Amino acid sequence: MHFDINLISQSEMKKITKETYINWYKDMLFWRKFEDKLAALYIQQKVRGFLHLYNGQEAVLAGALHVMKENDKMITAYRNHVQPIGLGVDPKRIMAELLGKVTGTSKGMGGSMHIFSPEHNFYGGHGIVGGQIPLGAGLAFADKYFERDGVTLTYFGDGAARQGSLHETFNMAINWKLPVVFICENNGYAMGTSVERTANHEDIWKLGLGYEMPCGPVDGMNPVKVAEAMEEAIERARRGDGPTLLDIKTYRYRGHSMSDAQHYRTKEEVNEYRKIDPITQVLEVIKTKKYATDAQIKAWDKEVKDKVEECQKFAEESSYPEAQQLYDMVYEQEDYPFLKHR
Ligand SMILES: Cc1ncc(C[n+]2csc(CCOP(=O)(O)OP(=O)(O)O)c2C)c(N)n1
Ligand SMILES: [Mg+2]
Repeated sequence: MHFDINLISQSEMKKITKETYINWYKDMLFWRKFEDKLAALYIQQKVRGFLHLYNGQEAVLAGALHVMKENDKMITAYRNHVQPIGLGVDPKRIMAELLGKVTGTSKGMGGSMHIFSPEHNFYGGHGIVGGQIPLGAGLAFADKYFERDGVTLTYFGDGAARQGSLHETFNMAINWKLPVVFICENNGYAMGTSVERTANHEDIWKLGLGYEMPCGPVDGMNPVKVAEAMEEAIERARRGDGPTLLDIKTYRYRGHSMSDAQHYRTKEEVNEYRKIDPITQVLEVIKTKKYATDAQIKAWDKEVKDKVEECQKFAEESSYPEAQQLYDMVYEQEDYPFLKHR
């Protein structure tokens, strides 16, 4: 890391225990299978529009959740189905949202790219590349202004890191010491454009240097490494010492979205990353340290499969919204605050 990692002593860091590994395994496996199911439902045209999946990137979320505290918030881009599950949103409602059903998180009106649940501290779900970067700083500003506890984890991709608004946001956030962590989820590609094609150097973390913002690279295939870096950054923000930029190196196994011929990479490259798969890494620790028997692991796998099926059943059996709903929550609602002047 390229900042002082001794500010939190090892004894103060949140312990990573047997339970942590077990929870990581079950959670990450559920997120993976949940999204595999979404891919299958997309092919059946039950999920429409765009669908960007998170397969491979799970450790970036698992490590963060381990160290987040109650009032901490999260905001991200359109690869956003599993983060709210991690924050406590009922996955049945997320699957329903993707199927456009009235039981979804936004009554079926948001769809895949716009999962939102402020009551769970999840602020989207944003389709405009980089759009969430200033919004994340805004959430952090609000917490500081109203003297509320809470750190905002602002996720964005390597492609989004090339947006101009990132620089304006970094400048303000460090100048005002906002309680925000900037997390570049660097999966190597922006749609089909590799990181090395988009700048003179590949080290996205160096974008922090011009602002004297603490910054550094992190191994994003291992939740332990993510948790350590994240804890350091979150606690720095909580102390009032401002933002950190983490350049978390990760990988997505699936295409950018469901329609992607993937001519920009080879199968061999994908398979190299599968060898350091976060779920496999965690399972290896569980097995090596004998945290569970083979029978227990099998039972967890079954639990995950059943839970995914329950989500599918709920989503498929839910109704589509009534046509009238098109007029709700949009322009014609009487108490819509911005129309009061009419
Ligand atoms: C402002 C804007 N420009 C272009 C697009 C089209 N677009 C959608 S995703 C994407 C690539 C973003 O890549 P990255 O930030 O690395 O995120 P990843 O998809 O890898 O998670 C682009 C160019 C968009 N949605 N918004
Ligand atoms: Mg990317």
